Amino acid sequence: MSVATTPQAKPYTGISEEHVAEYREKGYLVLDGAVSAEEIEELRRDTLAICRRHYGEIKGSEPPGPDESDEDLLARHLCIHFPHKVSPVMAKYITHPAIVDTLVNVIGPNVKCMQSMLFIKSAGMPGQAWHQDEGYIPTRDRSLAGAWIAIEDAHQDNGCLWVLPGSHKRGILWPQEQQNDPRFDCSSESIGFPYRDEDAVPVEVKAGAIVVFHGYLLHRSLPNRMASGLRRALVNHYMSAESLLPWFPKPGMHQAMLDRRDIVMVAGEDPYAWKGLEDIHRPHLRPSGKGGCLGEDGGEGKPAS
Ligand SMILES: O=C(O)CCC(=O)C(=O)O
Repeated sequence: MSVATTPQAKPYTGISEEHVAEYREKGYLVLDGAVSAEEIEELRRDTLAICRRHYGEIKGSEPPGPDESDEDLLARHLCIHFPHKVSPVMAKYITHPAIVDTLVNVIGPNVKCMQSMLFIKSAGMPGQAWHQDEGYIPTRDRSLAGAWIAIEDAHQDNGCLWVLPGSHKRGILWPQEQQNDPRFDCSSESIGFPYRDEDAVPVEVKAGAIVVFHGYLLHRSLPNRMASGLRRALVNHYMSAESLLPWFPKPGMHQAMLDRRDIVMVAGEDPYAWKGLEDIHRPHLRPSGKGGCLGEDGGEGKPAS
C-alpha cells in the first residue's frame, strides 16, 4: 500500500499565516526544528531522571531495581502522565516559546495547559488506537490542542503519529467501542467515522519538531516495531482560558459549572483567577491496556488517587 507522507517540513522560524491556515484546514501542523539539540538532550536526561525517581514516586510503576539498567528501566514505562507536576524540566517545556507562539495564534490570547504525557514507547511497545483527544479532555469551545514534542526521530517503524487530515472540521465526537487489537495499548477506539485507514497520513518528524494538533483530529499511532531504541515524545494539552474545564466529576458540583483548576496559564490572562488553583494530579504510569479507555478508570489523564 502506498501512503502519502508528511510534506517536507520547513524549519520553524516563527508562526506564520501559512501555519495557522494549515492548522485550520488540516487540523495539525509541524514546527520543524523548533526545539534545539541541547533542549532535546535535556528532555532525554530528564526522562531518565523521572524513571529513576529523582523527583519521587510514580504511581503504578515499580521503583528501579538496584542493578536495573537504564534501558530496562525505560523499556517498562510506556507513558507517564503529568510529569510536569514534579519535574521542573518538564514544566518548563509547557511554555516553550514555539508552543506559546503557535497557541496564541490558533487558540487565542488566553491559553491554559491541563495535562502533560511523556511517551517513552521503547521497541515492541504498542501504539494508541484511533481517537480524538476531546473525547477524553472536554472543553466547552472545542479549543483543545496537543503539542507533541519529538524527543526522537519519529517514523513509521518506531510508531510515529498518524492523522486523518481535516477530520477535526466537522466538530463531531465519533462513538467509541471496546477493542482488543494487540497493536494498541488502549482498550477503546473511535469508530463510525467516514474516513478509511488508507486516508491516514504518517507524521514522520525529526527529533526537535513539534506537532500541534486539534482536539477533534482523529489520530492514532502504531507499535514501535524496531528491534531496539525508544520513540520518546512529550505531549502537552492546552485550551482557551475562557472555557471551563469539566474534566473529572466533583462531588457536589453541577456538571454545567464544573471547572477543574489544576492548570498552568501559558499566555494572557486567567478570567477565573478568582477561583484559585487545585493540585489534584500526580504523576503516574499509564496502566497497560487502559490508555484512552473510557471506562471507570477515566482514560487519558486520570488523576492517580
Ligand atoms: O505518541 C503517541 O504514540 C500517541 C499520542 C496520542 O495519541 C496523543 O497524544 O493523544
